[in-house]
Amino acid sequence: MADVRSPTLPDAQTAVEAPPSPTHVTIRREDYRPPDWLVPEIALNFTLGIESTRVQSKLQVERNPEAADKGDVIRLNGDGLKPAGVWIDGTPTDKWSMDCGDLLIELSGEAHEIGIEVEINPAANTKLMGLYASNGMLCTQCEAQGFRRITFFPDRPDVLSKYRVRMEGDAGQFPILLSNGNRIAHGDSADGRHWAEFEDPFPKPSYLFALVAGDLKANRDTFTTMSGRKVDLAVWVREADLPKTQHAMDSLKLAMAWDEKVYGREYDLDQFNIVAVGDFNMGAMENKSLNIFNSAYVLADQETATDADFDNIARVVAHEYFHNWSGDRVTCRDWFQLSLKEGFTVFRDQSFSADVGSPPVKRIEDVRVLRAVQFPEDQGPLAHPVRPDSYIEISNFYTATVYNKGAELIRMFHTVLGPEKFRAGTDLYFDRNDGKAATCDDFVAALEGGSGVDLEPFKIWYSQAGTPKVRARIEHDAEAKIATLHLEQHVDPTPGQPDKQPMPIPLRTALIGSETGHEICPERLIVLDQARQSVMFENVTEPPLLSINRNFSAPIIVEAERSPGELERLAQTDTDPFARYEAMQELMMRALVVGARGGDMDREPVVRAIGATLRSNSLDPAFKADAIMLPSESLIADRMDVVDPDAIHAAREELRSAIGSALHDELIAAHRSDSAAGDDLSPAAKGVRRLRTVALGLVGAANPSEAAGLAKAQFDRADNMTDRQGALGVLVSLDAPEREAALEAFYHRFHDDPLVLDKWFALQASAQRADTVDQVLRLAKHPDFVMTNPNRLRSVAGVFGANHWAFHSADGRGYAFLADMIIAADKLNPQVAARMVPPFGRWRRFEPKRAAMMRQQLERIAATPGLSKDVYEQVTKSLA
Ligand code: 0A1
Ligand code: ZN
Repeated sequence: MADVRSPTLPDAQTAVEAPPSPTHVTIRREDYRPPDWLVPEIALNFTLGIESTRVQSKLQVERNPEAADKGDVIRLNGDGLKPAGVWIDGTPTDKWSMDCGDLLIELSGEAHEIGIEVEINPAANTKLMGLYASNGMLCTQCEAQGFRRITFFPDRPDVLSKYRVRMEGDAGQFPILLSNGNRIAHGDSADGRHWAEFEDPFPKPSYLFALVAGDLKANRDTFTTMSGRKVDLAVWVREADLPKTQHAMDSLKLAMAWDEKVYGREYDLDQFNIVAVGDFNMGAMENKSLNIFNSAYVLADQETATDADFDNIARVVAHEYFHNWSGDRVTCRDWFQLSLKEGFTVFRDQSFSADVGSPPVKRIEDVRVLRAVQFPEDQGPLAHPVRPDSYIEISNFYTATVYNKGAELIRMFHTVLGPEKFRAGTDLYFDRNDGKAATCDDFVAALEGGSGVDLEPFKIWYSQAGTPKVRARIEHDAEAKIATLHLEQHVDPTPGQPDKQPMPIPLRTALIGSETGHEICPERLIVLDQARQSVMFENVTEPPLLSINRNFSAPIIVEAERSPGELERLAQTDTDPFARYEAMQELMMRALVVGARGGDMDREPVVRAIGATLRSNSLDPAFKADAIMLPSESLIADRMDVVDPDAIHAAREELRSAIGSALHDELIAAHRSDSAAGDDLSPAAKGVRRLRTVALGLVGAANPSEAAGLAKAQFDRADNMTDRQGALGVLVSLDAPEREAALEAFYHRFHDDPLVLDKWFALQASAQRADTVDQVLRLAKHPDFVMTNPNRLRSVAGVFGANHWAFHSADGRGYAFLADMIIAADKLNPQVAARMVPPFGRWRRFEPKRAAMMRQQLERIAATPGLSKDVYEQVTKSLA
């Protein structure tokens, strides 16, 4: 695959794709119609080559009795394909035509065999959708609509087929041949070639098809399922990477056991394969029995992977494995139902990670991601419901709303039903829909059927976009010992939804005594389902502190009337760890918002609360690290009416520096506690490492030269990547000689390891410095920068777009840089390019100068000739 070394000007030779069709059509959920034809069976025959692969297909097609249209044409989707031959029932035919890339074949009668031959060029496939080449191997990505780049087919998730796949290729170049299901035959053919044949007994939609051919080695193991069946497991990588596969394998086995225990779900085939590839658009893909992974979510060892990397590997391995039931056995009827599989599967992987780690810390992290990515989505021009109503390009809807808010929705069902009834519901869901393509309504119906609880009111969470805001105020009648909680909810308009309805909001709520610090009214579940509602608590013997939305029971914004003093008290006494974290965050946020508006920040309560947290003997280090971390600049921006990034940055730095100097000794003590061996991956050891670096960062805000020395020492001493990357992360934002030395040492040591080199790029792109724009411009010209590799592109452009202060640099050069990157990347890989647009989306909220510059860049992108529909959709919606 071609390398593109200039960020702005891709080599014209690499832009191989035909121009997009001029009309970027909007697809609507209400237009869903059952397919006209079904394809119960398909046989595929691949003659493999990096630059030329021949694909012969035989489709057994039959009319769908449920179809409305009984016309005499079958439409088979195609994208960039030309048929080399078409057959009907074994006879060549010319009764076909092309329409917008699709193949239309005249077909009467009830059932036929269609034969098609095409030739494709995997090496020229820079979109990484369909069959493509990566590091000399061939692999596929078919979700959502990549299969139509391999062969003509009704490429929609409600057409389920049994697949039989034969592939043949050079035995030296492709010693390993893999596809879904069981290998039923294999052998050698002439001229050093060999072949293999696979059969997948489970009917599946085309998006779950997978093929891999390459020089791979496996880490093998077995798992015995709850009914005693032995499953062969393999993690396939390049030979040199084998030593980095054990964590993925261990995670897989844990996930398999967890799904049996918690959901009663057993694996259903004799083999389960994971393959790591270096070029991949997303995290990983749940193809039936042949999961294909971005190597970032497979490869790890102490030297090269951080604790966060290890956790992410466990999470993604589990996620893809869980899809075997929530996605593969029960799939989606259409792409509007994407959250059916994704929201549910994210909820499942979150629960798994909580169970194998620390539940409160995991909950805090999940909420942090939701707030950092989904809340802005919900409040900006790209807001859409968990179950969207329309799209131009479905790839743009693999969003935090569909995934993470979707998971919060499932979590609310779990909260309202309780674990037993929820499980009865999911049992019924799997039972009823096994082998079918289902809808979000089918999911809710099964939960209702299994639990006997009416969930109809909750369905609005699927259809209404926007993050609800809940105002809460507590009133105490000391004499009557009664407290009244007054609640009010409101959802701001979102594109296409000007008027909002009240939503059912489950609020775990307790009252804490402000004098004793005890839980004076134990937690209860309040479901707020009116615009306004009041709830009474009895026997309230002392002035109460409101502990609300405990464990983040609903994905909302709470605006509670609580004084800094009350928040400080809650931060020390609340019996719910998440609520304690929240109280700290809210306390800091209040001060920061005042500071960003140019007011005098009340630092004292913040400093006292952080000091008490650091000194606490009962809190674990991971929790401390989360609790003392200041809200990010983008989160502060979300609270401002008019965003001034410089003012936000200055306020945050001022508060960090105040904390760093007032709590110097406590922070140094937290930094120095070194009871975590580099190979110890227990939650406790991870927490110690986390706190070490977070504390160091705060020291650096007050005393840069002291912190630079300590960071360099941590860097030099590190026997693990967490400490090393943490130290470098502190150094990159400082002006100290140690900075250059450490960056250079890091590069020198790891430049041959692509995943670690990504970290080197990302650290610099995330630096909090006045010259970060110059740095990223240089990075984009670095010989190791390649735009064709999504991980590398994201490590510079993606990370930079999330660097609030640098991206919004007042001279507008950050905007110009990211726009250049989007325009250049779009020519190669529209999907990845489109995912870099959202930082521009909220331009209207910025001060006028920046707003104008952001808008100008969006307009410049929109005016680029030959824009993909992926980027077109994101940019035009951002401008609308
Ligand atoms: N279903 C996958 C995500 C995924 C979606 C699209 C892709 O195409 C490039 C790749 C992966 C998951 O949820 O893990
Ligand atoms: Zn998924």
